[in-house]
Amino acid sequence: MLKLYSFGPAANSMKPLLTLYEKGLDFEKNRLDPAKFEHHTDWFKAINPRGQVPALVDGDRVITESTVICEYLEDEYQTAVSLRPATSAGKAAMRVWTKWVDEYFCWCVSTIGWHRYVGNMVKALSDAEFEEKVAAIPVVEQQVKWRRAREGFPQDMLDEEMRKIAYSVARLDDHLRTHEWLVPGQFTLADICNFAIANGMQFGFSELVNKDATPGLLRWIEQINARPAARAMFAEVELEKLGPRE
Ligand SMILES: N[C@@H](CCC(=O)N[C@@H](CS)C(=O)NCC(=O)O)C(=O)O
Repeated sequence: MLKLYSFGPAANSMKPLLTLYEKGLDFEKNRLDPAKFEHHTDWFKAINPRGQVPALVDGDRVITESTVICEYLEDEYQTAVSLRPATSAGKAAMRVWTKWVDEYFCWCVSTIGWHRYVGNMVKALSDAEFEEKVAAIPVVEQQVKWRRAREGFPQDMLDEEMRKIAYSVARLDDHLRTHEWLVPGQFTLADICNFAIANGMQFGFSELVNKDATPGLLRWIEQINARPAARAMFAEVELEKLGPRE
């Protein structure tokens, strides 16, 4: 049986989770608790040496990188539900949106998320406890991020990330005012991967994502939340405890 290791239905973890639900695939749900640093334990680093979720185990294969996992599921498990366009042009359009969320949109939202939630979590640790946690983090860039979250991100960095977030939601809204889905005509991995980051911004960034400023984006967020797969996912998979969903 497929096994997914995740933090639950948010951010990068939500991409493969919602893909599995949309495709109707049965899988073992392994939810790691970031507050207990479970993703930095030796047993999990034996699965993903980067100590990050999500990770998919399919027999003797381990697939990492959230969007790659989604594409793998689409390739390996051809179910009645296809989440990728059939045409080369459609696939290209989908990948422009998934590349954009992976390389741009997710990063600015992530920094603000770390500032708001991870910072509070690590400030509660003693220096010795914190150093012990950092020593277990395999990726140097992630060690730097944990340290930054503890010290406090510089204000100019937070301002720049907020500027990028405002640009990102405007870009999505601009498209979604005139298109039902990101790739016209079909619900695809582009919608899943961008929704994974955008969902919840109507609460956490309500000054930017609301019915007056971004009606197209809000309609799309609500439409995906109303899909049976999303409803089942949110009902069945517990969310990580670091940040409020609404
Ligand atoms: N590029 C990776 C990024 C994975 C990633 O950043 N995962 C986050 C959760 S959304 C994580 O494990 N963070 C904990 C950490 O790095 O300490 C992907 O798309 O899967």
